Amino acid sequence: MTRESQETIQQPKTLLIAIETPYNRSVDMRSYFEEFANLVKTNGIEYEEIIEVRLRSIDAGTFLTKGHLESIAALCEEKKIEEVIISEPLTALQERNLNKIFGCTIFDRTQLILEIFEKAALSAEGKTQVAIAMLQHKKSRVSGKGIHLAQQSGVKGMRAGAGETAKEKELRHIEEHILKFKRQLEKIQLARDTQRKQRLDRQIPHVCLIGYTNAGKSTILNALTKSDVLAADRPFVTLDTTTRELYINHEKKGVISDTVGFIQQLPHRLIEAFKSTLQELSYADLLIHVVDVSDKNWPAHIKVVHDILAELNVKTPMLYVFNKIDRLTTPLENSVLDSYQPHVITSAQSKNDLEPLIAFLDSWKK
Ligand SMILES: Nc1nc2c(ncn2[C@@H]2O[C@H](COP(=O)(O)OP(=O)(O)OP(=O)(O)O)[C@@H](O)[C@H]2O)c(=O)[nH]1
Ligand SMILES: [Mg+2]
Repeated sequence: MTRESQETIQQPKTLLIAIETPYNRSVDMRSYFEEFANLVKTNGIEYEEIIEVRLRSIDAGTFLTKGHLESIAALCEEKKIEEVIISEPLTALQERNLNKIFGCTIFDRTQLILEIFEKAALSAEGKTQVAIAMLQHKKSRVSGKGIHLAQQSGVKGMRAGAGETAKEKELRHIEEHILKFKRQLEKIQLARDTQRKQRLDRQIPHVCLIGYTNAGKSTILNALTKSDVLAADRPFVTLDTTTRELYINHEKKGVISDTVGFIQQLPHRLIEAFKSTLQELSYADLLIHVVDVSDKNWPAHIKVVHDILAELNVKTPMLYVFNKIDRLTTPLENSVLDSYQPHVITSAQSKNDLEPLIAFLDSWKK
């Protein structure tokens, strides 16, 4: 059952498990857990309780270790929990085992982010990209299903394997849908390829705003181009690329694009699905990497962006924009910022505090 149809019936009693893992590079777990609760809220889910767990190692079969499993199973029973949402991505096996142990539906980080993307996608391209990622996630869950489904199949009296099993049939359906969406996507992307080619032929400089979700990319695009792209205090407001002409001090500099934000543990399938959109970043002449320095985990956020760009093999020159300084109570230390070059320090809230970025772009040449 999708969450959409559950909502129309009644919200299930939901427990959140926020986990500190050995692979997490956040220095401030409080901010990381708040980010998780915010993802849940953005997805329109109200929860009963949030518990925090610290893991020194990850169990391959259940993610959580034995002691935690027992205490959480008891809590689920006591509070009559129907749904558990985990802050981390799970394998199909871990999800299935937790479902059995807790006796609840289990949603992991991947599912949570996919659902937010599904709701936020507006353009045909965005919707198709998200649909492919969701189907691929579903496929991994069906592929992992055991013998039970394999035996449910077909004609009575016929042994599984003689014909197509129910699992094979479901997988085939998913594959067919993925293929259909991929063909649709190719058509949509032809138009973008043509636009890009025209831009390259005419040598129009292209600047792209990139960064962690909620950093202020759309707010900066709006301020620089007097546009009204939606900017709001929640993750993944922007999924579709918006491109505008960029004038600095009345001189046309080129075009500037707003792009989808990144997050820690962004589902790999989403990166895959958005690959052709993100490939645009390789063709750009400058990346404006917006960083929300009012979030204590900003260095980890920069690392997330670097890792994704490296995976996409993007090597475009970058300017760091340390944004939201108006929210800081103590100023940033220069020694820390100096390792990020070139950089400017801004607040997108006032034109005055955006001046360092405007001055950089004014003297910037392709
Ligand atoms: N205080 C303060 N708030 C800011 C600043 N820049 C942006 N914001 C706010 O931060 C929130 C997120 O801004 P967006 O521009 O939507 O962020 P984004 O990077 O486009 O986010 P996604 O598209 O969701 O990835 C909004 O509520 C903005 O008003 C700033 O310099 N200072
Ligand atoms: Mg945005």
